[in-house]
Amino acid sequence: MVKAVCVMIGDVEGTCFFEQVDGKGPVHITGEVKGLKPGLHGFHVHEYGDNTNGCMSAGQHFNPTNKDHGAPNVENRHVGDLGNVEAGADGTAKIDITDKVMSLNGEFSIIGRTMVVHTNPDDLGVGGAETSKKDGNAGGRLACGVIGICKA
Ligand SMILES: [Cu+2]
Ligand SMILES: [Zn+2]
Repeated sequence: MVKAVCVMIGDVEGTCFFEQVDGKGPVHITGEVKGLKPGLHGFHVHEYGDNTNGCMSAGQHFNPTNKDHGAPNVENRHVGDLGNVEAGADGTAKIDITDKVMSLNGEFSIIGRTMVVHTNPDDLGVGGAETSKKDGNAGGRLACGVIGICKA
């Protein structure tokens, strides 16, 4: 079992926990983000664990396979693509995602990279905007944090 955690700070706040039972198995992500506008917000792992210039220095979506941006359940997606989290009327988004592409070890490991929650919905690559295939046109970066190993 490998476990990791991420505390996201910025204009909103959130925490998420990552668990991978088997080295090659799915990663289960749980947690919540508070203070959001109700609705969908893009949610991705970005390439660098560099927050020296806030969320902007985290780079683009983690994309070691050189694919287009896409929905988490399609083949042509970035490893870092997790789609959206959805905030309710109280501004809280509960996170409960199981992902079979990213990992907590090996070449697709997200450890040491940055989790970002965005201002706008991720269009999952199909919105037809200029940036849809690059980042889902999800707009600004509301909060972010570096994903770190925690006690298993
Ligand atoms: Cu993002
Ligand atoms: Zn992406």
